[in-house]
Amino acid sequence: MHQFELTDDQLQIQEMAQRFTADAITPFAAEWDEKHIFPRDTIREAAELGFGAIYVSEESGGIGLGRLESALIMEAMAYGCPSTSAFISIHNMAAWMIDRFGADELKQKYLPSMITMERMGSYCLTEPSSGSDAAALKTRAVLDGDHYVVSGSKAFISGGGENDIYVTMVRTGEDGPKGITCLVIEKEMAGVSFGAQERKLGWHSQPTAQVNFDEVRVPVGNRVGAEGEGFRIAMMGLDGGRLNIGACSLGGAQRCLDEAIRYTKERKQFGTAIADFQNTQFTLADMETELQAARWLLYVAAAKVTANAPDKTKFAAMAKRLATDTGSSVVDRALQLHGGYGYLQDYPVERFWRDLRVHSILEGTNQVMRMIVGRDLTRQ
Ligand code: FAD
Ligand code: 2MC
Repeated sequence: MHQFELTDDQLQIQEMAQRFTADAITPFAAEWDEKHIFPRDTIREAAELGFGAIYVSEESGGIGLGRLESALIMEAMAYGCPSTSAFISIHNMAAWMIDRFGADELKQKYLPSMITMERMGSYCLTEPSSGSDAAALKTRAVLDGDHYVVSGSKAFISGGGENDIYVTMVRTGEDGPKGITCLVIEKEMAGVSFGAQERKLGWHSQPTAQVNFDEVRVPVGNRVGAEGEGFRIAMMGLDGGRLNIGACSLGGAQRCLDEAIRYTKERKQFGTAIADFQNTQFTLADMETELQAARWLLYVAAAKVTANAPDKTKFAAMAKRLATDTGSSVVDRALQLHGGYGYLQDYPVERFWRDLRVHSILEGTNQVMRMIVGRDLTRQ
């Protein structure tokens, strides 16, 4: 039995993240959503707890935890605000790529200010004409002396326009995945510009914008890993990112399940609490069962990514697919149990319904997740 329990250390980390969420996120999240406020100060407070560099090594100044601990933190923060939690996850992914694959000088240049989130990081893979087919990206980087000259555009970039650091996949060689390289590009470099802020269904507490590069001169020293390694680095970043996005869905869905239990016990119809109807109890039972199943698959997948297990990518894809689909389905049922009130902004469920919807799309659509799993199953 013991192997399926969280350790004391993990429980402590979870509790710390839950406390931070209750104090600093939950009371404010509805206002961030309604007024489209990007809570920069709260995000920096999260970084004071180490949450800006959860799996950046201790040697580099991070807190050097595993992916299960990261999932616990993301899940806890998403209980208050999935959008803010996911924003912090993307920063973690960018910081980890620099720590894991960057040269010492590059780490020293960027990691100290990323760990405190004084400088926040974006991850730039998607382009206007390449989303799921990420290896078809066109942003070009041409070597000119000790600089790359970068031209092209990245679409849908979380943190676009606000963040300082853009970990960007560019083409330095042939077509396809082997011609892709990863570069760190700064907001202040000449030739970097941004599109208008996207107007979104959810994720209102964080900015999203196109990032444009017009002959941006990037020092060769800003390359992460070797030329041609960028796609593999990007995909390895996403193995962890996908777990975190799944965890954000779990945390948001747990909040809505708790809200639904509270509401159905209070709301009376036909002379009795609606929690007494068998339909309500069966619905709540299914929500709990499906959420637990998705959570434990995600925890197993996280342990596999930490251990660098051979099947980690397949497990991360399965866990992301199941956690995000289940999360949205649980939130939808929570909304239904609130009746008309669930549709109103007076109750939190509609915000979670909107915020979780995009988790089935980004960091690889759930169709791409099935593609990863299906290919793996039929490879031999
Ligand atoms: P497409 O690839 O055009 O897909 C459209 C539809 O076709 C989908 O349903 C898809 O599943 C389906 N489809 C495509 N190919 C196949 C196939 N082979 N088999 C079956 N179905 C298929 N990207 C970043 O790089 N960095 C970010 O920070 C970032 N943040 C984002 C934030 C938001 C709010 C959003 C909405 C997106 C963000 N993205 C980011 C982009 C996101 O990763 C892409 O939207 C996603 O990967 C899908 O790409 P696409 O939108 O081009 O859709
Ligand atoms: N780890 C290590 N290497 C990997 C890997 C992983 N997880 N995934 C792929 N690779 C390697 C793979 O082994 C291969 O190398 P080699 O030929 O040496 O064996 C190489 O990368 C190319 O892989 P594929 O042949 O599988 O590449 P393909 O072009 O068929 O596409 C696919 C793979 C569809 C899985 C990938 O394009 C993908 O994940 N698409 C979705 C894009 C996506 O997730 N975007 C998210 C953007 S970020 C975001 O949304 C945010 C909110 C931040």
